[in-house]
Amino acid sequence: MVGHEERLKEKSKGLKSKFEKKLLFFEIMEKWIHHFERWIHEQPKEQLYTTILVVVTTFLIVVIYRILNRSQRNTIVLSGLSGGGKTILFYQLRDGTPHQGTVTSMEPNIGTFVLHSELEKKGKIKPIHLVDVPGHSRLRPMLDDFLPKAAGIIFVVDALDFLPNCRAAAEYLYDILTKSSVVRKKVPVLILCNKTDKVTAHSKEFIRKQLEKEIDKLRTSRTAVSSADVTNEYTLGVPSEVFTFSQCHNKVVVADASGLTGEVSQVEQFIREHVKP
Ligand SMILES: Nc1nc2c(ncn2[C@@H]2O[C@H](COP(=O)(O)OP(=O)(O)OP(=O)(O)O)[C@@H](O)[C@H]2O)c(=O)[nH]1
Ligand SMILES: [Mg+2]
Repeated sequence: MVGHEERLKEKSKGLKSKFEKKLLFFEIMEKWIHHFERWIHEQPKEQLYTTILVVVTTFLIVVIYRILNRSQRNTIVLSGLSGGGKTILFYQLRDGTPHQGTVTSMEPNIGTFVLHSELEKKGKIKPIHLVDVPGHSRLRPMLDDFLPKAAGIIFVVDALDFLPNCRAAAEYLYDILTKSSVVRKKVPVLILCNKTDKVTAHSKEFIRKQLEKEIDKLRTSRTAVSSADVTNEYTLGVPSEVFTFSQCHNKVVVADASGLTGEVSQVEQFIREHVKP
């Protein structure tokens, strides 16, 4: 009983000090507001109006610039491991043919064009800016030059030779999904399961589930490492739950395609969803 009374006293003490702290805070705020009001009254009227005009104009310029910049973004980035079929997809989207016989790219392919399938369409169609970033690990840092401008990212996965490369693909995808340029701007990501012209290609559902599993494992190991490494700003998913792409802040969808045979309608749909015609 005595213990209970003491606890109540402690509690009321706590409340009192909290209330006093709030009161002090409001008093300080009031003083500052008062100082500010006095300072404003002391300023010459013209100077005050000029300052307000400059602040409002700057604010409007920033807002308009941001809106225009967002609506004009038309860069789509093709990424993924080497051999996934990015370059063939690039040509297929641009020319409607895969230009057989591509080799491992050492340079990004960059082009601004109207999708080949839209060439016949009447009216004005907005060209897309497509960037194919080589999958070679030494060339991947190039991605950072293009991601801040990206309206969408297409992560190409080899659905044929998927299992041996699952871990590496998940690592690369994890890196993309935790990049600040992707997280902050909520850049949509399309996981494109390519080479579905072959009957032995894995289904997009299978690939999605395997990637989620791998990322879930990676998340645990990377979080342990990143507590010492300050550069890793973002973590993926909900901490206590098994990872799924639906937990990402940005939209992550899965589709399939065959760059070789020209079955790219789902890719084009994704592009047009994020780069309005
Ligand atoms: N069966 C089949 N093979 C494909 C398809 N797309 C690409 N390939 C083959 O996969 C290989 C690699 O294609 P690329 O387009 O060069 O791959 P990449 O992703 O650009 O590779 P890097 O430039 O090294 O990053 C080539 O031999 C293509 O013929 C497809 O849709 N189906
Ligand atoms: Mg290539």
